[in-house]
Amino acid sequence: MKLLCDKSLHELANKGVDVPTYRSEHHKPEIGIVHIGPGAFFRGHQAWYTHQALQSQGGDWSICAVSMRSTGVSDALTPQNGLYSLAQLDNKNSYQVVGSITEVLIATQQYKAVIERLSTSNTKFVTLTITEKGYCLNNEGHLDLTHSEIIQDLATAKESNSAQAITAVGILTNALAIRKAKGLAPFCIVSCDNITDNGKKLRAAVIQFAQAFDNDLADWLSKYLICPCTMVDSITPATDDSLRELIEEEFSIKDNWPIKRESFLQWIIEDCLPEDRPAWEEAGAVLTSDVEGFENAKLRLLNCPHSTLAYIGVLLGCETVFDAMQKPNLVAFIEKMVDEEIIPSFISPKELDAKAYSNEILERFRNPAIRHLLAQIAWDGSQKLPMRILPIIEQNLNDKRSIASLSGAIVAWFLFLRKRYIEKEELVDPLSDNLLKKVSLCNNDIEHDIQILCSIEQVFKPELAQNQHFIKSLQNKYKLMLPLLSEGDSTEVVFV
Ligand code: CS2
Repeated sequence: MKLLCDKSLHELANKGVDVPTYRSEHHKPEIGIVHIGPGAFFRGHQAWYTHQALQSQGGDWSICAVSMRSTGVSDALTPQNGLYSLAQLDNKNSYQVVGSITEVLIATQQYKAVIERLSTSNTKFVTLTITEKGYCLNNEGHLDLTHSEIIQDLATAKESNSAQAITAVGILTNALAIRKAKGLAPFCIVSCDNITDNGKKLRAAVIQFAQAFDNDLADWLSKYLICPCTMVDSITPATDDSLRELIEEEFSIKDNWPIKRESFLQWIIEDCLPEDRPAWEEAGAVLTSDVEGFENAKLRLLNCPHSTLAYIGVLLGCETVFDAMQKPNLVAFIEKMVDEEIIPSFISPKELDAKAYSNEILERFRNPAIRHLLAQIAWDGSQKLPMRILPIIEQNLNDKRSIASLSGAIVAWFLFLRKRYIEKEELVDPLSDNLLKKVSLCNNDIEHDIQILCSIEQVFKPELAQNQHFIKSLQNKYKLMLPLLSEGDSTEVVFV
């Protein structure tokens, strides 16, 4: 079967497939955007918005996608000239070929090419989806200067700014130093990860990194670097072979790495973007000054329940979000947590009815066409919980509001860690060694085990870890939920 590439676009168009009209075998728009972390979410979201903007308004906004280490995306997409197919799976499925990516590089192997791409005048934007851990922040949200990779990058940066950096913050700062030396303005950096105040935190991290070896650079960045905050949303499970087969059936063409997602899509961007930019708004992106309200709503009403469903669902033996949503007592637990503890904890943007928004999210979780593995959502709990759950607990403790259900979510994560340890299954988390060492000490004594949980200092700030009300609430839930570890779904009263 033929492989998807520029040569096949004409044939696909003749078959009525929705293909890019702004590129061909002989012509492609200039690269104006570099994206770091070209995973499935990026390809279903920002790359799609840019594709739509190129389809409707054109411009030199094609994307150079940069993988930090893995060769997977480059191996898959380079033979396809960066093209890939997108399946929107919902009540009615739809398919299209996305063409906004025209180059794929690997930072560890093609470092010089990456830095050159980042320091050309054509490159005006850098977008990122590098997951929470990729920012190397501490649990205060500042650049973690004790992080081994940041220490290494600072050491090489002090030697010379062309020395190879291994972190995104290091690579960006080195490229910005070269732009300054060349008399070029900084590129605008758009963080697209599920982190509160993502743009602000990234901007501060880059300036803090620069301060460590070049104060002039840090001053220049403080004056000119723009990093809008964003809220990004679309449920995009990992690609599997059934999707590859589906695309071959649909297009009669082979795609090494197609993408699938739900039809729901949202991109809220702080309205401080440079004028000269892709027409993302034409594709539905929203520019606003109140990103924080939307961020809070999404992280608290989608990502918090998602993580909770993931940990309790895995303990109940469920595989996907859809499966977990078939458990009435688990759904009741989520709805109670939303109504009593989450919605009262933040101020919704005036345009958003929090309860209606939450109901819509639970409906999206019930989409049978989206096989979203709970195990994938369960990754990196030590990085996700401080963004999705702990801020709500801190707020509710402050406001003397219930934290009972949210404590249940934290306990479920702890039991999930214990299950991974007991069953010797891989724990995907940057702190996995430390976490497994902690849970190896558990002995089912409530007070003893909860003490171990609260001693995970990279996750729990000291003031929270010592909060007696929080500890008591965790102990109550642990007592109720501990049977899940040995009996899985056979028990009744576990979570409510
Ligand atoms: C999920 C998110 O894997 C996870 O942690 O909660 O990827 C979620 O699907 C997206 O944020 C939805 O926009």
